[in-house]
Amino acid sequence: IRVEADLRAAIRKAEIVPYYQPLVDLKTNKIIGFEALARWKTASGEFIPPNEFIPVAEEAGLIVELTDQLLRRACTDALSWPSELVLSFNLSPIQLSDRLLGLRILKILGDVGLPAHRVELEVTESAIIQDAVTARIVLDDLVNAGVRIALDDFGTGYSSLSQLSNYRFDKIKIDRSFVASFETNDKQDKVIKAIIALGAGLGVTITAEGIEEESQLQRLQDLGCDIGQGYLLGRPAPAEMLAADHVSAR
Ligand code: G
Ligand code: G
Ligand code: MN
Ligand code: NA
Repeated sequence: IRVEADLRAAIRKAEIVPYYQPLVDLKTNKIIGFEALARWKTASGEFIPPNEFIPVAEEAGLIVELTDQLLRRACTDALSWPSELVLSFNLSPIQLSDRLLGLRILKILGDVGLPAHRVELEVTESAIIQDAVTARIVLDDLVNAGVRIALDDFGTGYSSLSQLSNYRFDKIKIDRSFVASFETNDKQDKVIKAIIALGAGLGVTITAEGIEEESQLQRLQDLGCDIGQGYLLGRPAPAEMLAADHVSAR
């Protein structure tokens, strides 16, 4: 069990760093960017996953500091990538109830010198429902500056469809639970097909997450899914590992 003190020390020592997982254009097979995924590597070499430390950071009031550090690091890394590649960064529900979040993020982009259009922020449906008024203020600040917004884990929340008509998302990320079961479940296949059609109708880019099998990739390509992500296309890797091969995908 991690205590606040461990986390505080980890932040001070910058032991929590972004890993990067490729986002691949399923029509061209080219990498179009990377999703930053936080990883805490302790001094003993143990990895603690974000699902464990993000909630602790939120409760301990350390999430602002941690996010600022991670985003600054990720933006700095992204500056060394080819300029067409985007950085996708996750925000948790609690963060969207902080009305200064948008301005703080824009300040970091400005400090680092990463253009806003190269940044995409992933938010979930529950994040928006929790405090809709504040979430809109934050998202508007960001969108007006040119940052793009992706609706993450789509299909697992409560009111996906109403969120889609309330906000203009640039991207929808189909939760990996759909991709995991769609070959063996004909209804899931139809659901994915319908989400792709919805995206086409709304002019929203569709990403499928959790692609692990060649057959899943093939089916998503046949259905016309725009972007893919998953272990088959690339696992999350530290910044140093990308340098050599991030220009061409597979
Ligand atoms: O990388 P992994 O699949 O273990 O991520 C687990 C969860 O942690 C995912 O929901 C992901 O969105 C979230 N997550 C990963 N990195 C960050 C981060 O930097 N900030 C926030 N708020 N959530 C993150
Ligand atoms: O909630 P969010 O979509 O941000 O979470 C992303 C999580 O999914 C990360 O923890 C990442 O490590 C994980 N992930 C990425 N690709 C795959 C995959 O192909 N299979 C599985 N099981 N997890 C994946
Ligand atoms: Mn995500
Ligand atoms: Na997701």
